[in-house]
Amino acid sequence: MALFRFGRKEKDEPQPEAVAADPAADAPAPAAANKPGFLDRLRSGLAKTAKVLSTDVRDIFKREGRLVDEEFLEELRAALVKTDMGPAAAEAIVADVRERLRARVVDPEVVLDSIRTQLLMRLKPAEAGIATATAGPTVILVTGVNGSGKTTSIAKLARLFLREGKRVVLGAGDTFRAAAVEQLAMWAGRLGAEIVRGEPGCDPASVAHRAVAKAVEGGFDVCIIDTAGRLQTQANLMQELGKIRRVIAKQIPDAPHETLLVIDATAGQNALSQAKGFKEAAGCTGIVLSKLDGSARGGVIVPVAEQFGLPVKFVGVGESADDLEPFRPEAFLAALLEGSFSPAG
Ligand SMILES: Nc1nc2c(ncn2[C@@H]2O[C@H](COP(=O)(O)OP(=O)(O)O)[C@@H](O)[C@H]2O)c(=O)[nH]1
Ligand SMILES: [Mg+2]
Repeated sequence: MALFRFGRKEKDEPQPEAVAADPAADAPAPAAANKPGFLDRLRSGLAKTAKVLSTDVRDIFKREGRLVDEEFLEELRAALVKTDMGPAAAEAIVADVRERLRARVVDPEVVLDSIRTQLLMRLKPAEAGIATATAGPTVILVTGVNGSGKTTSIAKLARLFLREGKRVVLGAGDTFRAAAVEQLAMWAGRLGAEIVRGEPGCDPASVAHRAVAKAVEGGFDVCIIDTAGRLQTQANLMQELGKIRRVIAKQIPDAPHETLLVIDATAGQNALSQAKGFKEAAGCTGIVLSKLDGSARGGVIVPVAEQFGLPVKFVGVGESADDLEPFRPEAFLAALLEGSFSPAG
């Protein structure tokens, strides 16, 4: 297997494939020329968490500068905990500020620097490219609880690969609901990806099998397989994921190259039990943290990444196909800590 990183160049320029035949197709996409750049999308996606983190932390200072005493440290801890970054990270930041700055009058930027340094240390190990096949198609299995954003994230992932000039086939492995197949088919049509679908209610492993077969025979670069939502506590459904993985591995020995777990950033502490359960029972290899734009608790990325050693591969910051970013801790923290930010348009 190899690691693949999506190009780091800005992708602001109008994208030919973004100009769909039906102009309303990619709603709510604005005119391509007005599309915000990568950091802007990340910033506006993280605005709610950023508000808690940098605005609330700045608010603790009231005036210019403030004495770092225990009362201050308590207020700081409370602001940090509100982002769901977890007690360990919050405590480490408070301890760092206490050790270095106690009894001094400091301004907000010094404390924000400590937050940035501490969080970067914790998030850096969670950065990883996506594992790809060295030869033949890369197979990505996408899992998670109901409504976490699996199907939408698959569309976004497909767009990233298509932009890299790769050929993509999707497997509609959520055979549980007919609407789920239609949703994926609609995305495939919009994006220009192929799709393999089965009869409603059929065995998802058979759809996965056919999708991988099509990828191999058709010389596709990437095969992304959708699955029905399930809870980490539903043993039979978790075993079903095991079966899908085995069927895929019979066709391509080191596949699936990634089994991604899509976690909704608004899930709060439940995100932690999902990460644990899916890693153990479904062999998940990485996380897509979706819906960061709807959450003030994007800090949950810290304990999720730290406690389970699961790299965060992508973050979802909106409902359109462009709203997925490879996770880069530096950019993520810049978007979080840059201070008051009003997303433009
Ligand atoms: N705001 C926002 N909404 C999202 C994001 N990802 C998915 N959604 C929405 O969440 C809902 C459920 O998504 P879906 O992909 O169908 O979830 P699935 O059941 O896991 O396949 C849909 O309305 C999506 O548009 C995201 O990053 N941000
Ligand atoms: Mg779905």
